[in-house]
Amino acid sequence: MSTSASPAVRLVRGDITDQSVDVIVNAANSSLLGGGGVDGAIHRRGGPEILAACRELRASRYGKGLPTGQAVATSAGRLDARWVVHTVGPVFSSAQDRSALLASCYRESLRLAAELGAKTIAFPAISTGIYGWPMDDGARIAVRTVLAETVEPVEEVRFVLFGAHAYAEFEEVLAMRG
Ligand code: AR6
Repeated sequence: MSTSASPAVRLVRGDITDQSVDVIVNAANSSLLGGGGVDGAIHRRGGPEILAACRELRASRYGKGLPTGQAVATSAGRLDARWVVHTVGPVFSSAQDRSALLASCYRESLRLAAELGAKTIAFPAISTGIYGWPMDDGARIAVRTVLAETVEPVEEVRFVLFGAHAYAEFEEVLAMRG
């Protein structure tokens, strides 16, 4: 068993594509071929290199797309990062508990970042936009999962929250857990 601590968690209000970190996490969809929200912003700002890398993944390891809850890395194009880690959050359902899949996005992305040797990683609030996850619960799952992981050499996990509401929810959860 490892004795090292969980990474430091920081909250930032802003646009994830403005961050300077080793890994930027993309709230992607299974096709890996782009979309709206964070995904759209990452491809717009990062340029065509990221999409080309995603197309290669679809032509090789992920012919059927990236399954929900999993993560895969590509280059980061023009973003100020070394890698983009694409993960697919679950669509929120009030009829079915998909929390484990959302937790898996954070865990698998962190593990992949650690494997790559990343020290800093920026996450958006996965699934809380187009995929409809309530922000309070999304924040709880995000913070709890990250604090439970030991992921050397990752030293800092930064949650980049778009609006005041998202920031406040993450702040509340972090204060309770910290
Ligand atoms: N920086 C930081 N946070 C952002 C940004 C940004 N540039 N843009 C949006 N957010 P979403 P999802 C917030 O919809 O719910 C795409 O089409 C947003 O306010 O990006 O996982 C994909 O291709 C929300 O709180 O991701 C998929 O089809 C959070 O980031 C689908 O959307 C996540 O919103 C994924 O939906």
